Amino acid sequence: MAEINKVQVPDIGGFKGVSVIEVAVKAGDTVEAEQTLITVETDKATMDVPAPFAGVVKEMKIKVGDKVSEGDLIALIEGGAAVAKAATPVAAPQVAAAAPQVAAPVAAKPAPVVAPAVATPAPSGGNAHASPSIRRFARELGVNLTQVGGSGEKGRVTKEDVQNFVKQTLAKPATGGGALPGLLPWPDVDFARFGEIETKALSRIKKISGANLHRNWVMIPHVTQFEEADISEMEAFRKELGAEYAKQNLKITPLAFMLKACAITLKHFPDFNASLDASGENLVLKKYIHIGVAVDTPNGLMVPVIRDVDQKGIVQLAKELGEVSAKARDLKITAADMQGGCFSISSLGGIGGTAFTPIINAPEVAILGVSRSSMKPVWKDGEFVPRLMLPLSLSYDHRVIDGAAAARFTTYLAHVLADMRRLAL
Ligand code: CAO
Repeated sequence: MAEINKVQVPDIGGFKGVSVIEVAVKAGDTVEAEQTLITVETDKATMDVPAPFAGVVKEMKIKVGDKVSEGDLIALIEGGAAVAKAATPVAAPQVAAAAPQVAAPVAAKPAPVVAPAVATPAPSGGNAHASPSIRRFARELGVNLTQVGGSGEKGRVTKEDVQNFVKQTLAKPATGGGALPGLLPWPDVDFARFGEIETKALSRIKKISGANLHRNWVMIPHVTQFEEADISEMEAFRKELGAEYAKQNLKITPLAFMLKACAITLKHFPDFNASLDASGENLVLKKYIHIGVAVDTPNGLMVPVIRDVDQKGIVQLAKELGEVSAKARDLKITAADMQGGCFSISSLGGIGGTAFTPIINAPEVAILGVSRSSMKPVWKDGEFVPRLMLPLSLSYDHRVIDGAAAARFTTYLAHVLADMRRLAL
Protein backbone atom coordinates (compact mmCIF):
# COMPACT_ATOMS: atom_id res chain seq x y z
CA MET A 1 0.00 0.00 0.00
CA ALA A 2 1.33 3.48 -0.93
CA GLU A 3 2.37 5.97 1.73
CA ILE A 4 0.04 8.73 2.90
CA ASN A 5 1.70 12.10 2.27
CA LYS A 6 0.96 15.69 3.18
CA VAL A 7 0.28 18.29 0.52
CA GLN A 8 0.99 21.86 1.55
CA VAL A 9 0.26 25.29 0.08
CA PRO A 10 3.09 26.20 -2.32
CA ASP A 11 4.65 29.64 -2.85
CA ILE A 12 1.67 31.79 -3.83
CA GLY A 13 3.62 34.89 -4.68
CA GLY A 14 4.28 35.88 -1.06
CA PHE A 15 0.57 36.41 -0.26
CA LYS A 16 -0.53 35.50 3.25
CA GLY A 17 -3.96 34.68 4.65
CA VAL A 18 -5.40 34.10 1.18
CA SER A 19 -9.05 33.00 0.94
CA VAL A 20 -9.92 29.52 -0.27
CA ILE A 21 -12.81 30.02 -2.69
CA GLU A 22 -13.19 26.52 -4.04
CA VAL A 23 -12.33 22.99 -2.93
CA ALA A 24 -12.31 20.82 -6.03
CA VAL A 25 -11.80 17.36 -4.51
CA LYS A 26 -12.98 15.41 -1.48
CA ALA A 27 -11.81 12.45 0.57
CA GLY A 28 -11.92 9.27 -1.50
CA ASP A 29 -11.31 11.02 -4.86
CA THR A 30 -8.52 9.76 -7.10
CA VAL A 31 -6.47 12.67 -8.39
CA GLU A 32 -4.00 13.02 -11.21
CA ALA A 33 -0.76 14.98 -10.84
CA GLU A 34 -1.52 18.66 -11.70
CA GLN A 35 -5.25 18.23 -11.02
CA THR A 36 -6.69 21.21 -9.13
CA LEU A 37 -7.14 20.62 -5.41
CA ILE A 38 -8.24 24.06 -4.25
CA THR A 39 -8.61 27.57 -5.66
CA VAL A 40 -7.46 30.57 -3.69
CA GLU A 41 -8.13 34.24 -4.28
CA THR A 42 -5.95 37.23 -3.54
CA ASP A 43 -7.15 40.76 -4.18
CA LYS A 44 -5.33 40.56 -7.52
CA ALA A 45 -6.07 37.13 -8.96
CA THR A 46 -7.49 33.67 -8.40
CA MET A 47 -5.11 30.72 -8.50
CA ASP A 48 -5.65 27.01 -8.80
CA VAL A 49 -3.44 24.93 -6.53
CA PRO A 50 -2.81 21.59 -8.26
CA ALA A 51 -1.83 18.19 -6.81
CA PRO A 52 1.94 17.61 -6.97
CA PHE A 53 1.48 13.87 -7.58
CA ALA A 54 -1.23 11.34 -8.39
CA GLY A 55 -2.98 9.40 -5.64
CA VAL A 56 -6.13 8.99 -3.55
CA VAL A 57 -7.29 11.81 -1.29
CA LYS A 58 -7.48 10.50 2.27
CA GLU A 59 -8.47 13.71 3.99
CA MET A 60 -9.02 17.35 3.05
CA LYS A 61 -7.70 19.71 5.66
CA ILE A 62 -9.16 22.84 4.09
CA LYS A 63 -12.66 24.09 3.42
CA VAL A 64 -14.12 27.00 1.44
CA GLY A 65 -13.63 30.26 3.34
CA ASP A 66 -10.39 29.22 5.12
CA LYS A 67 -7.44 31.59 4.92
CA VAL A 68 -4.17 29.98 3.90
CA SER A 69 -0.49 30.89 3.53
CA GLU A 70 2.52 29.08 2.12
CA GLY A 71 3.20 25.82 3.99
CA ASP A 72 -0.35 25.28 5.33
CA LEU A 73 -1.62 21.71 5.06
CA ILE A 74 -4.14 21.17 2.25
CA ALA A 75 -4.70 17.43 2.19
CA LEU A 76 -3.42 13.99 2.95
CA ILE A 77 -3.00 11.98 -0.22
CA GLU A 78 -2.05 8.34 -0.55
CA GLY A 79 0.79 8.20 -3.06
CA GLY A 80 3.70 10.43 -4.12
CA ALA A 81 6.62 11.86 -2.09
CA ALA A 82 7.06 12.17 1.70
CA VAL A 83 6.04 15.83 2.16
CA ALA A 84 4.99 17.67 -0.96
CA LYS A 85 4.16 21.23 -1.63
CA ALA A 86 1.50 21.50 -4.31
CA ALA A 87 2.67 22.26 -7.83
CA THR A 88 2.99 25.82 -9.16
CA PRO A 89 -0.38 27.56 -8.92
CA VAL A 90 -2.16 28.66 -12.05
CA ALA A 91 -3.48 32.25 -12.11
CA ALA A 92 -6.56 33.63 -13.82
CA PRO A 93 -7.71 37.21 -14.29
CA GLN A 94 -9.96 38.76 -11.71
CA VAL A 95 -13.27 40.27 -12.80
CA ALA A 96 -13.51 43.20 -15.24
CA ALA A 97 -11.49 46.15 -13.95
CA ALA A 98 -8.94 44.05 -12.13
CA ALA A 99 -7.75 42.32 -15.29
CA PRO A 100 -4.68 44.50 -16.03
CA GLN A 101 -3.32 43.93 -12.54
CA VAL A 102 -3.04 40.23 -13.27
CA ALA A 103 0.20 40.86 -15.09
CA ALA A 104 2.14 41.06 -11.83
CA PRO A 105 1.52 37.62 -10.29
CA VAL A 106 1.56 35.98 -13.73
CA ALA A 107 4.88 37.51 -14.71
CA ALA A 108 6.38 36.50 -11.36
CA LYS A 109 5.47 32.85 -12.09
CA PRO A 110 6.58 32.04 -15.59
CA ALA A 111 4.87 28.66 -15.58
CA PRO A 112 3.87 27.67 -19.12
CA VAL A 113 0.34 26.78 -17.96
CA VAL A 114 -0.43 30.38 -17.04
CA ALA A 115 -0.53 31.75 -20.56
CA PRO A 116 -3.67 30.01 -21.89
CA ALA A 117 -5.69 30.87 -18.81
CA VAL A 118 -5.01 34.55 -19.33
CA ALA A 119 -4.44 34.88 -23.05
CA THR A 120 -7.46 33.00 -24.34
CA PRO A 121 -10.44 34.31 -22.44
CA ALA A 122 -12.83 33.67 -25.34
CA PRO A 123 -14.94 31.64 -25.56
CA SER A 124 -14.67 30.88 -21.85
CA GLY A 125 -15.44 34.46 -20.86
CA GLY A 126 -12.72 37.01 -20.09
CA ASN A 127 -14.62 39.01 -17.51
CA ALA A 128 -16.50 36.22 -15.77
CA HIS A 129 -15.63 35.62 -12.14
CA ALA A 130 -14.26 32.08 -12.25
CA SER A 131 -11.21 30.11 -11.21
CA PRO A 132 -8.68 28.79 -13.77
CA SER A 133 -10.00 25.24 -13.44
CA ILE A 134 -13.55 26.40 -14.16
CA ARG A 135 -12.29 28.45 -17.10
CA ARG A 136 -10.51 25.38 -18.43
CA PHE A 137 -13.64 23.25 -17.89
CA ALA A 138 -15.80 25.83 -19.69
CA ARG A 139 -13.28 26.08 -22.52
CA GLU A 140 -13.31 22.31 -23.01
CA LEU A 141 -17.11 22.40 -23.33
CA GLY A 142 -17.07 25.49 -25.56
CA VAL A 143 -19.06 27.47 -22.99
CA ASN A 144 -18.76 31.25 -22.91
CA LEU A 145 -18.52 32.01 -19.19
CA THR A 146 -19.88 35.52 -19.61
CA GLN A 147 -23.24 33.90 -20.39
CA VAL A 148 -23.21 31.73 -17.26
CA GLY A 149 -24.74 33.10 -14.09
CA GLY A 150 -22.46 32.57 -11.07
CA SER A 151 -24.05 31.08 -7.97
CA GLY A 152 -20.85 31.00 -5.91
CA GLU A 153 -19.53 33.52 -3.44
CA LYS A 154 -19.45 37.07 -4.93
CA GLY A 155 -21.19 35.76 -8.06
CA ARG A 156 -18.37 33.35 -8.87
CA VAL A 157 -19.15 30.74 -11.53
CA THR A 158 -18.90 27.19 -10.16
CA LYS A 159 -18.52 23.87 -11.95
CA GLU A 160 -22.21 23.16 -11.29
CA ASP A 161 -23.15 26.50 -12.90
CA VAL A 162 -21.31 25.48 -16.10
CA GLN A 163 -22.89 22.01 -16.06
CA ASN A 164 -26.38 23.47 -15.54
CA PHE A 165 -25.80 25.97 -18.36
CA VAL A 166 -24.90 23.15 -20.75
CA LYS A 167 -27.92 21.09 -19.65
CA GLN A 168 -30.29 24.04 -20.10
CA THR A 169 -28.85 24.91 -23.51
CA LEU A 170 -29.26 21.33 -24.74
CA ALA A 171 -32.79 21.15 -23.35
CA LYS A 172 -33.94 24.31 -25.14
CA PRO A 173 -36.49 23.54 -27.87
CA ALA A 174 -35.30 24.17 -31.43
CA THR A 175 -37.73 26.89 -32.50
CA GLY A 176 -37.86 29.38 -35.33
CA GLY A 177 -35.68 27.12 -37.50
CA GLY A 178 -33.19 26.15 -34.76
CA ALA A 179 -32.12 28.20 -31.77
CA LEU A 180 -28.44 29.08 -31.45
CA PRO A 181 -26.73 28.29 -28.15
CA GLY A 182 -27.17 31.20 -25.79
CA LEU A 183 -30.14 32.70 -27.66
CA LEU A 184 -33.49 33.02 -25.99
CA PRO A 185 -36.13 30.58 -27.27
CA TRP A 186 -38.60 31.89 -29.87
CA PRO A 187 -41.54 33.62 -28.12
CA ASP A 188 -44.50 31.25 -27.93
CA VAL A 189 -47.44 33.68 -27.90
CA ASP A 190 -51.15 32.90 -27.95
CA PHE A 191 -52.02 35.65 -30.47
CA ALA A 192 -55.75 34.79 -30.31
CA ARG A 193 -55.83 36.30 -26.82
CA PHE A 194 -55.43 39.73 -28.43
CA GLY A 195 -57.85 39.48 -31.34
CA GLU A 196 -58.99 37.42 -34.31
CA ILE A 197 -56.29 35.51 -36.18
CA GLU A 198 -55.86 33.18 -39.17
CA THR A 199 -53.01 30.69 -39.59
CA LYS A 200 -51.48 30.16 -43.04
CA ALA A 201 -48.78 27.55 -43.72
CA LEU A 202 -45.57 28.81 -45.35
CA SER A 203 -45.18 27.63 -48.95
CA ARG A 204 -42.62 24.92 -49.73
CA ILE A 205 -40.43 27.46 -51.55
CA LYS A 206 -40.61 29.88 -48.63
CA LYS A 207 -39.56 27.12 -46.25
CA ILE A 208 -36.60 26.15 -48.43
CA SER A 209 -35.50 29.69 -49.21
CA GLY A 210 -36.14 30.71 -45.58
CA ALA A 211 -33.77 28.05 -44.26
CA ASN A 212 -31.11 29.18 -46.75
CA LEU A 213 -31.60 32.86 -45.96
CA HIS A 214 -31.40 32.11 -42.24
CA ARG A 215 -28.13 30.20 -42.58
CA ASN A 216 -26.64 32.89 -44.82
CA TRP A 217 -27.67 35.71 -42.49
CA VAL A 218 -26.29 33.96 -39.42
CA MET A 219 -23.07 32.61 -40.92
CA ILE A 220 -21.93 35.44 -43.19
CA PRO A 221 -20.74 38.72 -41.68
CA HIS A 222 -22.67 41.08 -43.95
CA VAL A 223 -21.86 44.70 -44.68
CA THR A 224 -23.84 46.74 -47.22
CA GLN A 225 -22.24 49.47 -49.32
CA PHE A 226 -24.56 52.05 -50.93
CA GLU A 227 -23.99 53.98 -54.16
CA GLU A 228 -25.96 55.96 -56.73
CA ALA A 229 -25.37 55.62 -60.46
CA ASP A 230 -26.30 58.27 -63.00
CA ILE A 231 -28.26 56.23 -65.57
CA SER A 232 -29.67 59.19 -67.55
CA GLU A 233 -27.90 58.17 -70.76
CA MET A 234 -28.47 54.47 -70.20
CA GLU A 235 -32.21 55.07 -69.82
CA ALA A 236 -32.38 57.18 -72.98
CA PHE A 237 -30.67 54.39 -74.90
CA ARG A 238 -32.81 51.67 -73.23
CA LYS A 239 -35.99 53.49 -74.32
CA GLU A 240 -34.74 53.70 -77.92
CA LEU A 241 -33.84 50.04 -77.87
CA GLY A 242 -37.13 49.17 -76.16
CA ALA A 243 -39.18 50.86 -78.89
CA GLU A 244 -37.22 48.95 -81.51
CA TYR A 245 -37.69 45.54 -79.88
CA ALA A 246 -41.28 46.06 -78.74
CA LYS A 247 -42.35 44.89 -82.21
CA GLN A 248 -40.69 41.55 -81.47
CA ASN A 249 -42.50 41.46 -78.13
CA LEU A 250 -39.19 41.74 -76.28
CA LYS A 251 -39.07 43.93 -73.17
CA ILE A 252 -35.73 45.57 -72.46
CA THR A 253 -35.74 46.48 -68.75
CA PRO A 254 -32.92 48.19 -66.81
CA LEU A 255 -32.02 44.79 -65.38
CA ALA A 256 -30.45 43.62 -68.65
CA PHE A 257 -28.07 46.59 -68.45
CA MET A 258 -27.40 45.87 -64.80
CA LEU A 259 -26.44 42.29 -65.63
CA LYS A 260 -23.98 43.42 -68.28
CA ALA A 261 -22.50 46.17 -66.09
CA CYS A 262 -22.08 43.71 -63.20
CA ALA A 263 -20.31 41.20 -65.48
CA ILE A 264 -17.83 43.89 -66.56
CA THR A 265 -17.27 44.95 -62.95
CA LEU A 266 -16.87 41.35 -61.74
CA LYS A 267 -14.18 40.82 -64.40
CA HIS A 268 -12.37 43.84 -63.05
CA PHE A 269 -12.70 42.65 -59.40
CA PRO A 270 -12.22 38.86 -59.51
CA ASP A 271 -12.51 38.45 -55.70
CA PHE A 272 -16.22 39.26 -56.05
CA ASN A 273 -16.62 36.47 -58.62
CA ALA A 274 -15.50 33.90 -56.09
CA SER A 275 -16.57 31.62 -53.23
CA LEU A 276 -15.01 30.41 -50.02
CA ASP A 277 -14.47 26.66 -50.18
CA ALA A 278 -16.02 24.36 -47.56
CA SER A 279 -12.95 24.62 -45.30
CA GLY A 280 -13.31 28.40 -45.30
CA GLU A 281 -9.57 28.72 -45.91
CA ASN A 282 -9.43 29.15 -49.68
CA LEU A 283 -11.06 31.49 -52.13
CA VAL A 284 -12.18 29.79 -55.34
CA LEU A 285 -11.94 32.29 -58.21
CA LYS A 286 -14.26 31.49 -61.11
CA LYS A 287 -13.23 32.08 -64.71
CA TYR A 288 -16.87 32.16 -65.83
CA ILE A 289 -19.47 34.80 -64.97
CA HIS A 290 -22.89 33.37 -64.17
CA ILE A 291 -25.28 35.74 -62.38
CA GLY A 292 -28.38 34.80 -60.39
CA VAL A 293 -31.44 37.03 -60.56
CA ALA A 294 -33.94 37.10 -57.70
CA VAL A 295 -37.44 36.60 -59.06
CA ASP A 296 -40.55 37.29 -57.03
CA THR A 297 -43.07 34.50 -57.61
CA PRO A 298 -46.50 33.97 -56.03
CA ASN A 299 -44.95 31.11 -54.06
CA GLY A 300 -41.83 32.94 -52.90
CA LEU A 301 -38.40 33.97 -54.01
CA MET A 302 -36.45 32.02 -56.66
CA VAL A 303 -33.00 32.76 -58.07
CA PRO A 304 -32.48 31.40 -61.62
CA VAL A 305 -29.00 31.83 -63.04
CA ILE A 306 -28.10 33.52 -66.33
CA ARG A 307 -24.91 32.00 -67.70
CA ASP A 308 -21.85 33.58 -69.30
CA VAL A 309 -23.27 37.08 -68.92
CA ASP A 310 -19.93 38.62 -69.99
CA GLN A 311 -20.23 36.95 -73.38
CA LYS A 312 -23.77 38.10 -74.19
CA GLY A 313 -25.21 41.35 -75.49
CA ILE A 314 -27.99 43.42 -73.86
CA VAL A 315 -30.71 42.13 -76.19
CA GLN A 316 -29.79 38.49 -75.60
CA LEU A 317 -29.70 39.12 -71.83
CA ALA A 318 -33.12 40.82 -71.92
CA LYS A 319 -34.51 37.84 -73.83
CA GLU A 320 -33.09 35.30 -71.33
CA LEU A 321 -34.28 37.41 -68.39
CA GLY A 322 -37.80 37.39 -69.72
CA GLU A 323 -37.64 33.62 -70.26
CA VAL A 324 -36.26 32.69 -66.84
CA SER A 325 -38.56 35.01 -64.93
CA ALA A 326 -41.60 33.61 -66.77
CA LYS A 327 -40.35 30.08 -66.10
CA ALA A 328 -39.88 30.89 -62.41
CA ARG A 329 -43.33 32.45 -62.09
CA ASP A 330 -44.89 29.43 -63.81
CA LEU A 331 -43.00 27.21 -61.35
CA LYS A 332 -41.30 25.47 -64.26
CA ILE A 333 -37.79 26.29 -63.11
CA THR A 334 -35.53 23.32 -62.32
CA ALA A 335 -32.87 22.97 -59.63
CA ALA A 336 -30.22 23.00 -62.39
CA ASP A 337 -31.51 26.42 -63.57
CA MET A 338 -30.67 27.79 -60.14
CA GLN A 339 -27.17 26.35 -59.77
CA GLY A 340 -23.71 27.65 -60.57
CA GLY A 341 -24.23 31.35 -59.85
CA CYS A 342 -21.19 33.50 -59.00
CA PHE A 343 -23.01 36.67 -57.91
CA SER A 344 -26.64 37.72 -57.59
CA ILE A 345 -28.79 40.72 -58.39
CA SER A 346 -31.98 41.47 -56.54
CA SER A 347 -33.96 44.21 -58.23
CA LEU A 348 -36.87 45.89 -56.50
CA GLY A 349 -36.63 48.79 -58.94
CA GLY A 350 -39.88 47.87 -60.63
CA ILE A 351 -41.67 48.16 -57.29
CA GLY A 352 -40.09 51.04 -55.36
CA GLY A 353 -37.86 51.94 -52.42
CA THR A 354 -34.64 53.87 -52.06
CA ALA A 355 -32.27 51.21 -50.64
CA PHE A 356 -32.26 47.82 -48.92
CA THR A 357 -29.77 45.33 -47.54
CA PRO A 358 -29.96 42.08 -49.55
CA ILE A 359 -28.82 38.79 -48.01
CA ILE A 360 -25.88 37.09 -49.73
CA ASN A 361 -26.67 33.86 -51.55
CA ALA A 362 -24.03 31.48 -50.12
CA PRO A 363 -21.46 30.43 -51.19
CA GLU A 364 -21.34 33.63 -53.25
CA VAL A 365 -19.57 36.55 -51.59
CA ALA A 366 -21.69 39.48 -52.73
CA ILE A 367 -25.13 40.47 -53.97
CA LEU A 368 -26.33 43.67 -55.58
CA GLY A 369 -29.61 45.21 -54.55
CA VAL A 370 -31.17 47.61 -57.08
CA SER A 371 -33.85 50.10 -56.02
CA ARG A 372 -36.05 52.46 -58.01
CA SER A 373 -34.35 55.15 -60.05
CA SER A 374 -35.54 58.75 -59.66
CA MET A 375 -34.74 62.19 -61.01
CA LYS A 376 -32.47 64.14 -58.69
CA PRO A 377 -30.69 67.47 -58.83
CA VAL A 378 -26.98 66.78 -59.31
CA TRP A 379 -24.32 69.48 -59.01
CA LYS A 380 -22.43 69.57 -62.33
CA ASP A 381 -20.21 72.27 -63.83
CA GLY A 382 -21.38 74.93 -61.38
CA GLU A 383 -25.12 74.23 -61.49
CA PHE A 384 -27.74 71.70 -60.50
CA VAL A 385 -28.88 69.52 -63.36
CA PRO A 386 -31.68 66.91 -63.33
CA ARG A 387 -30.23 63.42 -63.62
CA LEU A 388 -31.80 59.99 -63.35
CA MET A 389 -30.10 58.34 -60.37
CA LEU A 390 -30.22 54.61 -59.62
CA PRO A 391 -29.72 53.48 -55.98
CA LEU A 392 -27.42 50.46 -55.57
CA SER A 393 -26.91 48.41 -52.39
CA LEU A 394 -24.04 45.91 -52.42
CA SER A 395 -24.00 43.41 -49.53
CA TYR A 396 -20.67 41.60 -49.24
CA ASP A 397 -19.05 38.93 -47.10
CA HIS A 398 -16.63 40.82 -44.93
CA ARG A 399 -14.50 37.70 -44.39
CA VAL A 400 -13.53 37.89 -48.05
CA ILE A 401 -14.03 41.51 -49.07
CA ASP A 402 -12.71 44.63 -47.37
CA GLY A 403 -14.80 47.78 -47.17
CA ALA A 404 -12.39 49.65 -49.47
CA ALA A 405 -12.70 46.94 -52.14
CA ALA A 406 -16.50 47.09 -51.89
CA ALA A 407 -16.48 50.88 -52.28
CA ARG A 408 -14.20 50.52 -55.33
CA PHE A 409 -16.53 47.89 -56.77
CA THR A 410 -19.67 50.03 -56.46
CA THR A 411 -17.85 53.16 -57.70
CA TYR A 412 -16.61 51.26 -60.75
CA LEU A 413 -20.06 49.78 -61.36
CA ALA A 414 -21.61 53.25 -61.18
CA HIS A 415 -19.06 54.51 -63.75
CA VAL A 416 -19.87 51.64 -66.09
CA LEU A 417 -23.60 52.38 -65.81
CA ALA A 418 -23.04 56.10 -66.31
CA ASP A 419 -20.89 55.65 -69.37
CA MET A 420 -22.54 53.39 -71.94
CA ARG A 421 -19.28 53.06 -73.90
CA ARG A 422 -17.86 50.93 -71.08
CA LEU A 423 -20.59 48.33 -71.58
CA ALA A 424 -19.07 47.58 -74.95
CA LEU A 425 -15.56 47.08 -73.57
N1 CAO B 1 -35.89 51.93 -61.51
C1 CAO B 1 -37.02 52.37 -62.11
N2 CAO B 1 -37.81 51.57 -62.84
C2 CAO B 1 -37.44 50.29 -62.97
C3 CAO B 1 -36.30 49.76 -62.36
C4 CAO B 1 -35.50 50.66 -61.62
N3 CAO B 1 -34.39 50.25 -61.02
N4 CAO B 1 -36.22 48.47 -62.66
C5 CAO B 1 -37.28 48.16 -63.40
N5 CAO B 1 -38.02 49.26 -63.60
C6 CAO B 1 -39.25 49.36 -64.37
C7 CAO B 1 -39.14 48.63 -65.67
O1 CAO B 1 -38.53 49.40 -66.63
C8 CAO B 1 -40.58 48.33 -65.93
O2 CAO B 1 -41.17 49.50 -66.39
P1 CAO B 1 -42.29 49.49 -67.57
O3 CAO B 1 -43.29 48.48 -67.17
O4 CAO B 1 -42.77 50.87 -67.60
O5 CAO B 1 -41.53 49.11 -68.77
C9 CAO B 1 -41.15 48.05 -64.55
O6 CAO B 1 -40.25 48.70 -63.64
C10 CAO B 1 -41.28 46.61 -64.18
O7 CAO B 1 -40.07 45.92 -64.42
P2 CAO B 1 -40.02 44.35 -64.20
O8 CAO B 1 -40.04 44.09 -62.75
O9 CAO B 1 -41.07 43.71 -65.02
O10 CAO B 1 -38.67 43.92 -64.85
P3 CAO B 1 -37.20 43.89 -64.30
O11 CAO B 1 -36.36 43.40 -65.39
O12 CAO B 1 -36.81 45.14 -63.67
O13 CAO B 1 -37.24 42.78 -63.16
C11 CAO B 1 -37.54 40.67 -62.15
C12 CAO B 1 -37.47 41.44 -63.44
C13 CAO B 1 -37.85 39.23 -62.45
C14 CAO B 1 -36.26 40.77 -61.39
C15 CAO B 1 -38.65 41.31 -61.29
O14 CAO B 1 -39.87 41.17 -61.91
C16 CAO B 1 -38.74 40.77 -59.88
O15 CAO B 1 -39.23 39.67 -59.64
N6 CAO B 1 -38.27 41.57 -58.93
C17 CAO B 1 -38.36 41.24 -57.53
C18 CAO B 1 -37.08 40.60 -57.04
C19 CAO B 1 -37.16 40.39 -55.56
O16 CAO B 1 -38.18 40.00 -54.99
N7 CAO B 1 -36.08 40.67 -54.87
C20 CAO B 1 -36.10 40.67 -53.46
C21 CAO B 1 -35.10 39.70 -52.97
S1 CAO B 1 -34.82 39.88 -51.28
O17 CAO B 1 -36.19 39.33 -50.64
